[in-house]
Amino acid sequence: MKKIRHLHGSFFSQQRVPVNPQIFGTLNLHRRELSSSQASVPLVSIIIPTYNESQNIINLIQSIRRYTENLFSAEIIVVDDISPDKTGIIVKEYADKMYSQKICQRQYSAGDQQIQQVVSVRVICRNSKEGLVSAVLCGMKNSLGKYILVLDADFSHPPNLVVDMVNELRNSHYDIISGSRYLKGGQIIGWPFRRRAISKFATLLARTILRLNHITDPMSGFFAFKRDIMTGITFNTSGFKLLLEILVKADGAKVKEIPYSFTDRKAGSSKLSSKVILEFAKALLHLYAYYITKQPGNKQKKQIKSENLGIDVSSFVKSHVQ
Ligand SMILES: Nc1nc2c(ncn2[C@@H]2O[C@H](COP(=O)(O)OP(=O)(O)OP(=O)(O)O)[C@@H](O)[C@H]2O)c(=O)[nH]1
Ligand SMILES: [Mg+2]
Repeated sequence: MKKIRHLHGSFFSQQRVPVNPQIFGTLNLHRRELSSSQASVPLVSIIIPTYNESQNIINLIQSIRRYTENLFSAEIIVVDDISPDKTGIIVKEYADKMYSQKICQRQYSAGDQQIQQVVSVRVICRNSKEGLVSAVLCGMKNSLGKYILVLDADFSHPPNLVVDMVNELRNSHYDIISGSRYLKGGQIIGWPFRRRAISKFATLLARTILRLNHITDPMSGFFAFKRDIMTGITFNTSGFKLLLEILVKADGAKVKEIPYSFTDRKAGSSKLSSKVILEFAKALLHLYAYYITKQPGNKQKKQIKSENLGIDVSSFVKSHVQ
């Protein structure tokens, strides 16, 4: 029960939130523009969870801004859990500067059309360290984009692929575009043999148990998806890997993987702990139970389970999608 309250708290129900996250940055710009013109609703919400990423985060934001220049409007949402190294404050100051200097807006020409691009940055500061998955869910809850993209702050996920992933979503019938380290052309740079072996074994286990053989990297932290596919999904694991849960629960979603080179972090320190194996085992059990109840003949059981335990994403999707 504890883990469910944890996700409720950070994601959906304000009444149950033990902490009161503060949101800073250029959200108001989008909101204001939203009422006057649909054109500036961000196409993409880029969610970056952070904990002690002061050495990486501004470089990453600048890099994303460079790659997306003159392409589409986006909102970058950093969800920080009161990092002792002041990551949240650093992002807030950066966002304030962008807003006051109006550098979040650009005009560019495409043929004979003048296009307005807005790339806003905001930070959601939570009052305690609640974990990576709950941070991503919190970012999603507070996002506006038609597409949502998730990446780590430590440059393990190459920001130049952000544009490719968004273009795939825009121009294809796929609902989820996921970065894969294990697809031909992908790789892991900088991990010792032991970490590679554990990751490979965990991936094999998840693919086999959850019948995800068509996905080479179901535990990737680098993925983008159409907001619509979240409708009706109930999140109730302690949240080991969000993509894994989406793959199991987003019925009928079409997935495309693209290869990428995962690079171990160069700056900042790892948040990986020995708890990760336990979390993985719990998530696998939960998702396997879900998978089993989803099978034909088990419909009744599934309904009861999600009613009792559910955190329904559709409520916030409805309230945000125009
Ligand atoms: N908001 C928030 N972000 C977190 C938390 N834990 C990790 N993160 C962020 O989630 C992303 C992934 O965490 P990492 O520490 O890089 O984990 P990892 O990639 O498995 O391991 P390393 O790359 O070896 O550090 C990074 O951007 C972290 O800053 C958390 O409790 N809260
Ligand atoms: Mg990392």
